[in-house]
Amino acid sequence: MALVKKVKLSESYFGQVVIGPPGSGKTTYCSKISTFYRDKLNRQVEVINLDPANDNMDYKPKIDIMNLITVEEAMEAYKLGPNGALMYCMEYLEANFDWLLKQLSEVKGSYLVFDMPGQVELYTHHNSIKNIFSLLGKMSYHLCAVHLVDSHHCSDATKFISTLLLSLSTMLQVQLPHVNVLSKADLLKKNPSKLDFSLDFYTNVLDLQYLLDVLDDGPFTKKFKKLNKAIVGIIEDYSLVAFLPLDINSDSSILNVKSATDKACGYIYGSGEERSIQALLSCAVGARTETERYDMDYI
Ligand SMILES: Nc1nc2c(ncn2[C@@H]2O[C@H](COP(=O)(O)OP(=O)(O)O)[C@@H](O)[C@H]2O)c(=O)[nH]1
Ligand SMILES: [Mg+2]
Repeated sequence: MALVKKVKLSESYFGQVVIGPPGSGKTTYCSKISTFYRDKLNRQVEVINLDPANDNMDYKPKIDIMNLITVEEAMEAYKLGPNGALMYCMEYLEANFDWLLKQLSEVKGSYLVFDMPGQVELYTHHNSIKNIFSLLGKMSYHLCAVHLVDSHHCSDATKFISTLLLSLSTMLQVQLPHVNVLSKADLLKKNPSKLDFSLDFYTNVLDLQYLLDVLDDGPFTKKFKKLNKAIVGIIEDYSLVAFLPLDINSDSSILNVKSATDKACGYIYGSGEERSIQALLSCAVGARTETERYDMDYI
């Protein structure tokens, strides 16, 4: 932990931690936004792969957990299954926090995009990821979580309720400023007949009673409906979950999510340069200016 003490508290770093279930589009998102930020916003960006089983990276990670440990190595060494091995890898990363910190010290000035593993229990029960980012937070890393969930869950009321519960418990566990995203929104646009309600209903998460109304009322599903009612009650009581739709192939869609993530982590345009307290206070204005400039040039 000697390195921890050496990091100057006056420096600030920004970025996002991309989480969500397997297949929700995290790696694709990291790849696309890093290219978009770099090429169209002139933002210095580095992607950091913290998924020890990432086999489809089409970006070049600046830091790669697979140089420290892979799921396969953990499975072989400790005779674990893939889930257990993944947990082990995250605990190993936590125990080797200095390794991460040393690598991060080499990408100072860049906006950081962390590509994370998909196992849901890492964000709902397990503490390693929470601990790692909480420690980074204390060291002036201003990070927000971007939680991607596949929009196909909107096509079924019970799936959507479980997605809401997952999003809520992830928000409460991870404890970072949080942006929930419905990924693959292009598929919703292409198949509007698959939805019981308009897209706004799923993104705003307001009156969830309507979801209960479309559930089956038969004698066999009575208890199931009661369970869903209780879950909906919890989600409404917290009133924390809402979503932004994202089509990864649409620039305006990426820009919309970018504005939300910049606000969530307090990012200021010109991240690589010095940051004063005054600039931090005007971060919202800075983020908007960048968006407006982009709007004029490209849309
Ligand atoms: N239609 C559509 N497919 C997407 C989108 N984003 C990701 N995908 C696809 O979803 C699949 C899983 O994506 P991946 O990034 O590997 O997910 P991860 O496991 O969360 O990292 C891939 O086949 C992607 O091409 C999107 O916005 N729209
Ligand atoms: Mg991935």
